[in-house]
Amino acid sequence: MTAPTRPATPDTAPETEAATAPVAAPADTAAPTWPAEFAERYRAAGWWRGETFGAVLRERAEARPDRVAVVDHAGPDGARRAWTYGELDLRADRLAAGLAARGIGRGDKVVVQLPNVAEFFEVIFALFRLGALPVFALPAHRESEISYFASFTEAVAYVIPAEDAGFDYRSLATTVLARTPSLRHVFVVGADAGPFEALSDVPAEPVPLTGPAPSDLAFLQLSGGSTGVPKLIPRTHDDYIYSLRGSNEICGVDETSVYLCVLPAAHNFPLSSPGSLGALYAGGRVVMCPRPAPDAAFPLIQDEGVTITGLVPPLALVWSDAAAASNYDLSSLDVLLVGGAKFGEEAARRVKPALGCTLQQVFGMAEGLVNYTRLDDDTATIVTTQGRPISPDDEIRIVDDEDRDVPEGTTGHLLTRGPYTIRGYWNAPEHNARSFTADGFYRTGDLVRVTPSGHLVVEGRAKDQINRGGEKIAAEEVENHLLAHPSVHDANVVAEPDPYLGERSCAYVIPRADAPAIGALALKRFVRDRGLAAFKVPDRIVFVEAFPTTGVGKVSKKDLRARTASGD
Ligand code: OOB
Repeated sequence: MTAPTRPATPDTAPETEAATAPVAAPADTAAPTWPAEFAERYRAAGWWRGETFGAVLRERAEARPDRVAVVDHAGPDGARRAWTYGELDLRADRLAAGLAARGIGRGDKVVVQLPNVAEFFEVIFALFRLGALPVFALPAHRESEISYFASFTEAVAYVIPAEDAGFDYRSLATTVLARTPSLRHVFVVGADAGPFEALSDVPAEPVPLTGPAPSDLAFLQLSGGSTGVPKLIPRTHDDYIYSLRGSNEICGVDETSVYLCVLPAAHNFPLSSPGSLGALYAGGRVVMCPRPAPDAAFPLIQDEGVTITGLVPPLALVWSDAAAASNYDLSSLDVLLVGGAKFGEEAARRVKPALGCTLQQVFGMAEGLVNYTRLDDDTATIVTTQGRPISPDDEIRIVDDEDRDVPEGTTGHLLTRGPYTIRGYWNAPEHNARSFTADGFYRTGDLVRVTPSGHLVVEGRAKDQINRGGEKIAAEEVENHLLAHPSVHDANVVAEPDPYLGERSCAYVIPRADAPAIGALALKRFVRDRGLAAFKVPDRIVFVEAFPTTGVGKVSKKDLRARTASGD
């Protein structure tokens, strides 16, 4: 891994203390990487081909400059914009030059929090070319999450929309900027940048750049997490591009494909499974969908000839229902990927009759491993399993609580290691000691069994996480926010069944006897006001006098979960 070096500050940079006396960015050597013998094996097998994102875009642009790469409807008054490969390539070069002129370079971290607009690609490809690392945030993240990402990574810049879905990101940026000493720039996509710089003012004449090496980090992705603070996932050009190539082959993505990006673009699923980057890698087209509702997506499918998209299970259900009553022509859609959370068999069976396309279940994780059902799998396999790994070099172990392999077909903890699964989180040695085995297997926290055909069936979860329709909530993170209230003595957050989302969150709270009582609504508002993403605010809060305990006196979340299921 290349140690980051900050380029000399050019004359145009603002005269701030940070610009003239830069603090060394945290060492990326803190990102554990593959041992040499594994890296050699993955290269020899042809998985890692020495490509970088910047170079891939250049190649596609040189080969077919006039092919459309990205479409959105984020022009003035919602006008359609279609950027060709040539244009995206030039935009990335020009933005990279402007960012370089502002002192942003190799190894620098840039928090990117954008909705589904074409600039998302302009920004990330500019950063890829510089060897600067996007830190992918979701549009739902607020002050608590963004401040943490920015300060933990010592980010130098933050890219936001002016507004989206009724939320003003400029005011969020003002707070984050005040709390984050390393942050020197906020760039705003959209008409009114407020006190910050408009992204459209940044581009400059392209300059020659020494791009990153294929084995360098490309970006930091967010983990769903099960701990108090989210962990960051360091992905390299080599490993991520392999996952795209593998995914494209399995999902039939080629230059004729049109991928509709429905879920938030930065999430690993719509980004790479096979996602928008898979479509761009293949020379296909990406259409950005601003909202996941059928009334936004169906006209785009019809008008843009969308062939493939990816959804979380609750959306797949909504789309299946809406398709019956819809007059839009959805016949171009060949493949619908569904994943992020368990897709029930009955719901899975509805997809083909309702939407007229092939369902592919996908069970993946931002840490790496992605499993797909195959396009030619029989119906029973497609609707009852979560697929099998991309790579022949994905190693799967199913173990018991003591890391012993369980008998074939038995449910156990899924451990995995392979050419696109990280060997450790970024800058987190303590987490890493717990989340990885000594020989480099990632402990996914998922409870899985393997069918005789090698397909995985997700049976449950051992990690302390709520999967709210694909959105992951680390129980501990929310518990910490609840505990910050003076009237809360103790708090435990668990999943409870929800007919639409699969799971939603329920907080059990013991109030403090010597403090004024607080109601559930006020406590929810308190958590939200602490700047937590809305999807993490507990759906239900139940006040209790004590928690059930296990034999050794620990709080039994299992018993709490059982209580929610019984409607308590
Ligand atoms: C995807 O990535 P993350 O990082 O948000 O979440 C990973 C976790 C998995 O460990 C598992 O607990 C759960 O999400 N999950 C599923 C699932 N797909 C993901 N659980 C049951 N069934 C499924 N099909 O969620 C993600 C990344 C790439 C592709 C697809 C999903």
